[in-house]
Amino acid sequence: MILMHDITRDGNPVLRQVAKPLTFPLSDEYKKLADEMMQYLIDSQDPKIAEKHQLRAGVGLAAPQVGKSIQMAALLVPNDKGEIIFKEVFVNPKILSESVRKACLAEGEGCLSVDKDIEGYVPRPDKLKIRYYTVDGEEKTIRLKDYPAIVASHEIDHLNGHLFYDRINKENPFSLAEDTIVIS
Ligand code: SB7
Ligand code: NI
Repeated sequence: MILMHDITRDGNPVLRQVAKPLTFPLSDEYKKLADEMMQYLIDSQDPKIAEKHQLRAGVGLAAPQVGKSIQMAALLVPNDKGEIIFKEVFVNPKILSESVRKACLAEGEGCLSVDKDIEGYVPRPDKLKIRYYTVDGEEKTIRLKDYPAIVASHEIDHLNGHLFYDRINKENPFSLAEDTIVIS
């Protein structure tokens, strides 16, 4: 089971590295890692289990956050009713195209690897077209928008060595481009 003490924290160089692509078939070790990363998200979103193991809730988890510099990230995105609207493990994800229009979360973002709260809007593309491989090696091309797109962008950023606060405007953390939508 992945626990909070397994999560790499800001300052660990692995979070700033470009993660390496994987080849298929995945090793048993990497398949197990994918399962464990998804299980962390499931457990972290269950209030009882999260409380018991002191897990911080997460909607995504990228392999560098558990110390592995590989192109793998798990996403488990609920809607405001708590229903899961997107569940997947991305292997070797690539952004094929993105909207010019940006979106950001009204409450800003946090990260399991960043212990302090950092305020400010985190503008990201509102729409993404992504190609990735599943754990079983199936190639998929999908389009995401709004919240699931924001989560996917946050996770793909991790695979490229970026953290959410890199995208916050340093002069004015709450400044927004004309057409950026704020999601609440
Ligand atoms: C807010 C939070 C996340 C993604 C997008 C907006 C995920 C937080 C958990 N993680 O640190 C995953 O990398
Ligand atoms: Ni993160």
